[in-house]
Amino acid sequence: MDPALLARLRDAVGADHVLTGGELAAWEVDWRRRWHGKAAAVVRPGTTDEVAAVVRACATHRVAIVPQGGNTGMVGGGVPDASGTQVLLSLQRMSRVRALDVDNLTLTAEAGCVLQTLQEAATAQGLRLPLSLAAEGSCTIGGNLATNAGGTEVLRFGNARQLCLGLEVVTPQGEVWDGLSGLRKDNTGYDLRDLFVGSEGTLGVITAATLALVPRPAATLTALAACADLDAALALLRLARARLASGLTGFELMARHALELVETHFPELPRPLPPTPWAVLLEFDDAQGESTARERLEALLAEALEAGTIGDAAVAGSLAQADAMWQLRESIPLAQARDGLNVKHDVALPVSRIPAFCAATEAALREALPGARLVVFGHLGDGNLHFNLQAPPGQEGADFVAAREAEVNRIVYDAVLAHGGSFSAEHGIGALKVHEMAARKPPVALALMQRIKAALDPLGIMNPHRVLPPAGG
Ligand code: FAD
Ligand code: 2HG
Ligand code: ZN
Repeated sequence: MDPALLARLRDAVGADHVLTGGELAAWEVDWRRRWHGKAAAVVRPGTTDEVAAVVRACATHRVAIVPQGGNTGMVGGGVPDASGTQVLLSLQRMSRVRALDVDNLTLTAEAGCVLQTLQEAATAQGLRLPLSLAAEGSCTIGGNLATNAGGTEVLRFGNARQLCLGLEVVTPQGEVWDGLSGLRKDNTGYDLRDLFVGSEGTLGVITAATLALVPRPAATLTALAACADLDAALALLRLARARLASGLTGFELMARHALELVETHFPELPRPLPPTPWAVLLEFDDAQGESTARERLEALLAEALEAGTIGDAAVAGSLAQADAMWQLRESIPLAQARDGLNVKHDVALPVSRIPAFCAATEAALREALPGARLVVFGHLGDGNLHFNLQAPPGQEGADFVAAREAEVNRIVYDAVLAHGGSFSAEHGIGALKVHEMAARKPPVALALMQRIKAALDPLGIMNPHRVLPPAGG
């Protein structure tokens, strides 16, 4: 790195927070261990002004910046490329809760706050931050907003975008935009906030956010149900919506083979239901209290059993049992990681088309890749499936991905588009899906995005080659 830039970075954040040697793998390798980059330096600012100074220094020297929060992203957008020229900007030291306004139902926090810390801050005031994902113990709110994360409560509360009322952003020129309003209504021109949410570090650095909170329910109950097929799972969803209304906050789907993978890698976890082709995990919030909630949930499941929609069901009788049910669901990505590198698909579909999509895609994949293991699960309630593939038994995951990923993607994404879906639901584009953007995003949409990028970041220093293919390329 240019010594003049190094000196400016040290000046901006303190020499202790500019790392150039030693073990940087925690920042340079992604969670899946799929991307192995090399940073010119890891820079760890502690304040918004320090972030701005770092960005100005990098802009002067035309050096690219890769923002990073908890490094739990699934699409390789938060680690540097292999050139050794990019500055990795870690937000992890920016971890202060700035304000919690109980009457306004808002929380203002710095980008590096770990999601779980913010959930706990809301809980301590009798409120809830309704954004929930298995990585919540290490992902940051800045990363959640930069990827417009989804998770397990989207069917009721929306994704991170819906919870974001305001942002503070450092622009690619190193200016600070203070948009931290806690307003539910503000129609003063273009919505800058919505431009930065989901931009994956390509338009600026999110340094703080104001988030919407909701009251805590009097009771939350969890249940597992067994379905013979996906039509039955959809019938259960219809019934749950009708009987539980807005109390239905989670409706997660797990195929038998996904749970078998969990059993292989986490044999110690309890199995509340016998094996079933599809298991559904329901979460129900009720304002009335535990006993009414239990009655309503049990009545729903009895009705579904009676109608033959489900074959079996279990309602968690304690917090520990509810946690055990969630652990099964949340261990699927971890079991996949333990099993070896795999091909991931994070796709959105109209809920009504999911059975047809799954039948067609599974048949095409089984024909093209005999022996490959499908791992299907996801957020059925909002139409988001993880339609993943593990290498056939005995084949190295990395070899499988290198040899077959392009073919698998073509089959899956062709089917997704044919069924009215999207090739990215909640994980974003990052490095993984840039070529899908080039190939599959409508040209006008792509051109508009490229013009926005060029207008906001004319030097192209913010997370280059992520999200968008080069204009005209
Ligand atoms: P990082 O991985 O550090 O970064 C992600 C992207 O955001 C990168 O492009 C990075 O450059 C950019 N970025 C990060 N911080 C900033 C910032 N402050 N300003 C600008 N850009 C920034 N995701 C879901 O949506 N739903 C799930 O259910 C879900 N479950 C998961 C389960 C597991 C076990 C794991 C490991 C991941 C899961 N994820 C899920 C993916 C991941 O946790 C989310 O994408 C999360 O929002 C990323 O946050 P992070 O702080 O780790 O971001
Ligand atoms: C989940 O829903 C995450 O558990 C991860 O979005 C999905 O590992 C995956 O493919
Ligand atoms: Zn998910």
